[in-house]
Amino acid sequence: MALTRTQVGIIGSGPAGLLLSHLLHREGIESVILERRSRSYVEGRIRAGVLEQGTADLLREVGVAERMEREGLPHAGINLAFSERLERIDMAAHTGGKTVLIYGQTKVTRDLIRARLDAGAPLLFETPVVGIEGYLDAKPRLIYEQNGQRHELRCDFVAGCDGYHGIARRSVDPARLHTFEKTYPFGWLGLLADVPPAAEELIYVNHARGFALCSMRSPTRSRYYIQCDADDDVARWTDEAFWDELRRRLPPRVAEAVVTGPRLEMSIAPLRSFVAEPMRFGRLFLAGDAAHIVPPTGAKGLNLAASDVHYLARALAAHYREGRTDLLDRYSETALRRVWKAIRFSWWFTSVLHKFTDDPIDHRLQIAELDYITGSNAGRTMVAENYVGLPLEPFD
Ligand code: FAS
Ligand code: PHB
Repeated sequence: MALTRTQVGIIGSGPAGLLLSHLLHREGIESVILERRSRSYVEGRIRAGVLEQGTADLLREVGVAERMEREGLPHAGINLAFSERLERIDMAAHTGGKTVLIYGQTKVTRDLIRARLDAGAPLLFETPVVGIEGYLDAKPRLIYEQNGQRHELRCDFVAGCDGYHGIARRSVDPARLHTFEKTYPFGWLGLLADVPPAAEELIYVNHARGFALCSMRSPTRSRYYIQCDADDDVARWTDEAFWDELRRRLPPRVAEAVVTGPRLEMSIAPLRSFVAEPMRFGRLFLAGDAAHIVPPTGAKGLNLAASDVHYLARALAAHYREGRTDLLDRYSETALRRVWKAIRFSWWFTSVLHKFTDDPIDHRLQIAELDYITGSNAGRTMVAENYVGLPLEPFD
């Protein structure tokens, strides 16, 4: 039976939509999630791999961390490889003990879907939202399709958690929207394989041939990336070609430790920085990739989705519990302050690690920057405190 009424209509069952629905549920606020894709598609997407300290703590606080605690890998440091050097940034030492948790977004998504379904939440898959109406006159309606029929979901508020390509941002009058965009002239070719990682922690590589990243999902499953042309085609890459190019970019002793194996998945992700301001239009609120995109270099995308919905859930709870509108009014500016700092770090980290031109001075300038950063307590602290995640502002 089609759903026609709820308090908060959520578009999208990615990390933003799922976590928002769970946070609202804990406040006794009803929501409906409308997701255009199938459950298996959503649960099969391979994406981010790193949870900031704050994101992991939030999942713990709200009771969605049981498997994360069992399977997540706490990392106190990351490594930067450049000019035949391998420099470890001891993030815990520079942030009073903060770490990141290696735990794939795929698992976060599955854990949140399980939690929502166990709570009996109306989480509707294969129900694309095709229209958003009335959000400027306090009578929002979501027009969605289910089994070929169109339905209308009336709600008090709409949360556009539908990602970069979603309908929410595109429904806003362009005259009300200010967008900022930087597209990078390269992509990331990623490979997932059931082989043990080449190193215990992540290694970010600046190499004359291009960027590389050694990451992982578990002690037996590795995730590697190499910078590729923006218009490259994954069909052009054999597993062997990937492994050869990866090892050419790694420090020799890391390259020797690489265990190769057949891909489970190989794909190319584009890199862009994008922000849409503001993140609120009457009763429509944007959260996550619907409002901003960061290059994955800083591992911020998933974590920004979590901080956005942390603020949005608190604002909605204050409205329903106390009739307050002040936090709703402050949501956009508060979320955007953290977004822009993550956009800055992700842009900086991308700019210092990737090959942009063949001009030798560009590479020498990058090496000088990395040499300075790793030779300076302030530089190491800057990398550490941004990578583990900047603190959330008080919002109450
Ligand atoms: P999502 O895009 O995850 O979810 C939006 C959901 O809305 C989707 O399920 C979509 O199907 C649904 N939707 C869209 N339009 C709809 C409509 N009209 N009706 C109903 N539903 C609709 N981040 C990192 O930190 N590290 C990484 O390595 C990394 N790699 C990435 C690789 C790729 C290929 C992509 C695309 C992103 C990557 N990201 C990475 C960023 C990613 O993790 C996002 O930041 C994260 O998924 C954001 O979550 P959401 O905002 O929930 O958006
Ligand atoms: C990943 O493991 O997918 C990953 C890790 C760190 C990043 C981006 C992606 O910066």
